[in-house]
Amino acid sequence: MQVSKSLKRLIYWELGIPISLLVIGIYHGLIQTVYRAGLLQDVSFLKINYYQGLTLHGVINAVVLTTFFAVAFGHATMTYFLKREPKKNLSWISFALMTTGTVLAAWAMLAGKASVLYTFYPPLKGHPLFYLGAALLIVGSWIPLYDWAKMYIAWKKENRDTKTPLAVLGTLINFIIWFVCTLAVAYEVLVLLLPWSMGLADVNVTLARTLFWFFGHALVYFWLLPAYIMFYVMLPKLAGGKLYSDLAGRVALFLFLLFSVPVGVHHQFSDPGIRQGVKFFHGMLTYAVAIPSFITAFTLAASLEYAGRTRGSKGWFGWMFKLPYLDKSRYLFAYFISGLILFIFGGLTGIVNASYSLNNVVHNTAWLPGHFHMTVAGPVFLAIIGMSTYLYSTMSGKKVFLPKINVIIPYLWMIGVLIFSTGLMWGGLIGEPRRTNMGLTYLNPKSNLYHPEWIPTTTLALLGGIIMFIAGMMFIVVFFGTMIRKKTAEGLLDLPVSEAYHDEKRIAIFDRFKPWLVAMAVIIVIAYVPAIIDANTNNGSSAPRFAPENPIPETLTK
Ligand code: HAS
Repeated sequence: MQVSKSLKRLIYWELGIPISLLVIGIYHGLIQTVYRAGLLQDVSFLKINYYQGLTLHGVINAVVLTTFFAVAFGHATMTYFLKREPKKNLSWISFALMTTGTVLAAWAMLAGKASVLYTFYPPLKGHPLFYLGAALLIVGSWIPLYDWAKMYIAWKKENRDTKTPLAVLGTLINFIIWFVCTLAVAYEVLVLLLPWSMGLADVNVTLARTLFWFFGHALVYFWLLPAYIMFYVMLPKLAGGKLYSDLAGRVALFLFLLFSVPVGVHHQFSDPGIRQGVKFFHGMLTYAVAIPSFITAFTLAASLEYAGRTRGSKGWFGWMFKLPYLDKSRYLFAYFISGLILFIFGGLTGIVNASYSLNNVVHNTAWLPGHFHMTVAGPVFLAIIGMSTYLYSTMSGKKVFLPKINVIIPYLWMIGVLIFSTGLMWGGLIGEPRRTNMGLTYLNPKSNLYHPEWIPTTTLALLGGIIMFIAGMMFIVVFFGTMIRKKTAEGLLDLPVSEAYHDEKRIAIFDRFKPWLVAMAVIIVIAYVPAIIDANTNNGSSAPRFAPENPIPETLTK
């Protein structure tokens, strides 16, 4: 479909800015593995401190890239399926706010004034402009929801009995989850963190953490849902088959609406300020939020099996060998399948985290980054970079630069992540901590904290990190190489759309938002009122102090 120049330009900027920053983000990922393997035994490298680099890595890759991409992809899907464009002025205002927010936060991080990690909750304290930047990025990303909702209502009036396109449903659900969960972090930033960072007030650490995690776990589904939209809507077609069940996709999306938010306390199982019953309830709801992913796993596997059988496969598993893994013209398939393979392990490790007693073993160990690199750096990252190349190349009418390299990038990345995460998880199981400059202590033979049993685990993570870095840089070359090519075709917004194998007839409840929104609100109130009461009562002021260079509390080292 032909779209306006303004929309094209907007989408190019929304992809181009975070992908340029990604060079810094990926570089700091590599440097992390070098510190942790003990090859760097210093507080900083090239004048960037360990925690400063880790903050840049997390904020750029997990917050800036994902938010800009979700907005850009939302514009593309809403325009394509509703056949109308978002309002020009609103979209550019949203872009300007997000970009200003990113510049402010980037300045604070690069100046070394906000080494507060991507979770930015206290007691780590950042410069007020970092928090203001985060708030602007969030507020900017709210604006499109308002506009898309109006586009959807207008479309619905003309198409009362037509099922809402799956991609539209997914985009709206995703941004509703985003709007609800960011209310808590906006409150945390504006009411608790900003006055505290300006020296005007004290802060309740437990409350700030609880508000952050109200946002923080829903955030991971905000990252995931654009990828799920691609898997349901595009993957079966790319594989040469059909989506096994359209209704399964709708059920999964609405379940995310119900359960994405009221699970945040599973990040606080070890917080003493929150009572057991609240933790149990959030733990149970965490199992519930895994259900839509199980539905997705079976639906996609059935869709891929159908594609393989259509291409002549035999036997139970023959379909796996008949898929277009290395087809340059359908390179998105390679990005999606690599992400899905990683997500099998990312999902299973998530279930381990959710299990209260097992969580005691893995919490705050290297296991955790092992888990989340197979989720956010798995299906999410691969879908983002594959779709960014795809959107740019089709909308600009430019051929992809180095197409053979482009199709192997996701496999190389997948191998890198598998090795990297294995190293981290193995290390985590034998006590290796996360977020620690181990080159200074545990991996430094001169330190009395030296732990040689973590040499193989950190070396494995280093090897995986190097492979990921190479794949990441190959993507940067392909993306910007495509940008500087000459246009060879008419630039169109054209998304691959799968037919459904079971195209179930419209069921009203799966085409209406109101009942689900009410249910969502009720579950959130039940899950979070007691948690907030607990956090208000127990402010965590008696927790021991740590210094950045030492993983042992100050009281024990004096
Ligand atoms: Fe998680 C911590 C539990 C999913 C990200 N998670 C994190 C953190 C991040 C993160 C970033 O309960 C760290 C936060 C921090 O900095 O402290 N997580 C879960 C559970 C799920 C889950 C139960 N996480 C995600 C996703 C993420 C993500 C998705 C990012 C996008 N996570 C936790 C818990 C913690 C946690 C605790 C806190 C731990 C602690 O102590 O701090 C579930 O949603 C997972 C369900 C997924 C599945 C997998 C389905 C598989 C599919 C692939 C099918 C493959 C096919 C291909 C079809 C059940 C869909 C077949 C074809 C072939 C050819 C083979």
